[in-house]
Amino acid sequence: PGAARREVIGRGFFQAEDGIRDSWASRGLGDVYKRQDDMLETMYAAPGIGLAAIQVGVPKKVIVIDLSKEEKKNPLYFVNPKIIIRSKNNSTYEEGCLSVPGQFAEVDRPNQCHIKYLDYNGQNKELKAEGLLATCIQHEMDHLEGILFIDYLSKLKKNFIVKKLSKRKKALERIVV
Ligand code: K1U
Ligand code: ZN
Repeated sequence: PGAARREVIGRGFFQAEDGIRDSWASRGLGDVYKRQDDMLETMYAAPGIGLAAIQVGVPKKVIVIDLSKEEKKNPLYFVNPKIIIRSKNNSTYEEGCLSVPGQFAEVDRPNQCHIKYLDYNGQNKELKAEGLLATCIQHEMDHLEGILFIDYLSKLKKNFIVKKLSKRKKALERIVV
């Protein structure tokens, strides 16, 4: 309730609505709940399995993730996440990105990461993540630093994707309704 969808930059458009929550408010951070709710709603609508605040134009260190496949949702919220330890072993996943629509590529990343963060309610938490969750956390944290998964690809592959997207953008601009 009260959650609103926002625009994922470079993708779709979702209407924002107002809503009020009051817990972070006691620390003068009342908008944090609203931001987290909006981000989750936006991620589900996309659909995606993760979203970083910067993807909806908010330069804050907030990410949301939900890897659950069934009806039962399992939202994870990370505020000010910090990686303490990365494993030496890597794993490879085919990654996509809501900011690089329709493009997928295999990316190698540390298979495990141990992070510190504040949860939905602003409590200090630690998490040892592995597999897809570790990949997703690292993908979202990269967004906070301005890094996209295509930055890990060869120049050739990256240029191919960038050119494809810019052609599609030009084609869309030519459509007059
Ligand atoms: O950060 C983002 O842009 C979201 C991205 C997260 C991600 C996907 C794959 C590996 C690492 C990080 C996405 O969610 S892309 C869409 C996607 O993967 C998906 C969407 C619906 C169902 C299942 C997957
Ligand atoms: Zn992404």
